[in-house]
Amino acid sequence: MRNYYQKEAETMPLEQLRRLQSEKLKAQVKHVYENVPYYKNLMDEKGVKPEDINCVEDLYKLPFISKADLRETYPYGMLAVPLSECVRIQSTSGTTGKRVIAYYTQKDVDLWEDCCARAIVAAGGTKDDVVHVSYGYGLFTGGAGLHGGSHKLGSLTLPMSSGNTERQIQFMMDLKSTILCCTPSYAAYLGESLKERGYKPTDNHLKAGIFGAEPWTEEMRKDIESSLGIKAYDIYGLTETSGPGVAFECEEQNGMHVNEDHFLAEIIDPDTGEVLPEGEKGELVFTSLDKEAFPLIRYRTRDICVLSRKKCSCGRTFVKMSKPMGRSDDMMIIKGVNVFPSQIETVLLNEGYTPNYKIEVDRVNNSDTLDIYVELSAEQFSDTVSGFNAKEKSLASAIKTMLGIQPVVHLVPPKTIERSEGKAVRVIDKRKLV
Ligand code: DLL
Repeated sequence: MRNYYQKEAETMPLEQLRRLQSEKLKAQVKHVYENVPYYKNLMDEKGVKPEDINCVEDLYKLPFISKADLRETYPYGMLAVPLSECVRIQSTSGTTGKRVIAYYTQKDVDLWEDCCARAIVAAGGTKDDVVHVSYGYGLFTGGAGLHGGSHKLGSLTLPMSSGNTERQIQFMMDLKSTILCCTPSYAAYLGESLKERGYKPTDNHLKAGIFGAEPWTEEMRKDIESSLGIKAYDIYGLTETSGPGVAFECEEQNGMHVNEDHFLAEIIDPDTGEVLPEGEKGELVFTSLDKEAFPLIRYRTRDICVLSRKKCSCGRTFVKMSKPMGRSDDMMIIKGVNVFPSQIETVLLNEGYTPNYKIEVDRVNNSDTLDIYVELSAEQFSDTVSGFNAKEKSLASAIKTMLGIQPVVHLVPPKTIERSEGKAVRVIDKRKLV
């Protein structure tokens, strides 16, 4: 028997879904035009009125917004309801500038938690599960989102938050956690920590994990699945759209269904803004259809991915987004070549190395340098010096084949690369570029 949290919505025939989206879009555009002067100005500048938007096909007429707009209107400029109607805020980590604040009415929180409950059910969750939430709690949306989704489902929710790995493992074992929710880098670390303590993958009670908030590769998925003895599912979202749960993976594990009854997804050419046809790679853009307090119209996420409407065996009709291939602003240009950290991770894991690595980019004598520090496992560390040199060379050549540029690889002893409890920071760019 197939399981859905909200079957009617999740399996809605496309035509019916389009009608629903069109109705909601009309109302959402009217809502922002009437209640957010910033949106009204943008629409007026583009010469578009709410009456011009009658169905999803009219979406292209609307202006885009980006993080810069949200920063400009910080803190209350995008609020579309009286502040007294809001019951919550969440916020981005602010690592790339001023924080973005998202507001929620009670209905907004409810819909967000429903989206997360759909993700948990798609990963095989039921009310009988013990959902171990190791995403950070607080302003970050990871903890609050999965926690709320788990409650909605009626599962036993462990509000672990991030960090304190010793306690995570103790609770996981004693309370027999069955579903783990955290960043993929922390899941890999938990797998490694369990092994160090002498546990086999079959010793824990976990059956599934719901991992997201940062890019991770298929190789990383295999690594986590084998170290924890689970199925690892991807989940995507961003603070601006409410948080995790905008899209989630089902049993096919090959892309994430976008909750299209609540969000419209488009792919655009990041340079021209032109809408691209299904199947083409570009920047993901979201329009919220139900959000009351902090609605988003054509929000440019900077995440690069592909959308697909290929029929899914799980029965869900929602479009699938591929794993983001990195953010357009995460992309490094090294010696003129576009490099995504995920390309390097793919090679490392394919070549049998650990997912613990650091990428350092610098500019020496006007030329870019790329150094990759890769941690060895305890078994790999027992080699001879000449053995290490040969391995460094062979790994550097595999990475060169992938990227087209020559890195310097440094194999480093076990436990020398700092582990992350939340989103991993893997790139250090020391270049001072003007
Ligand atoms: O990371 C929300 C979240 C929490 C998603 C827990 C999934 C699980 P922000 O901190 O605002 O929100 O960061 C959003 O993180 O634009 C992507 O670049 C990246 N990201 C999120 N999920 C994934 C994923 C949360 N599954 C930014 N794969 C987004 C790759 C992801 N990148």
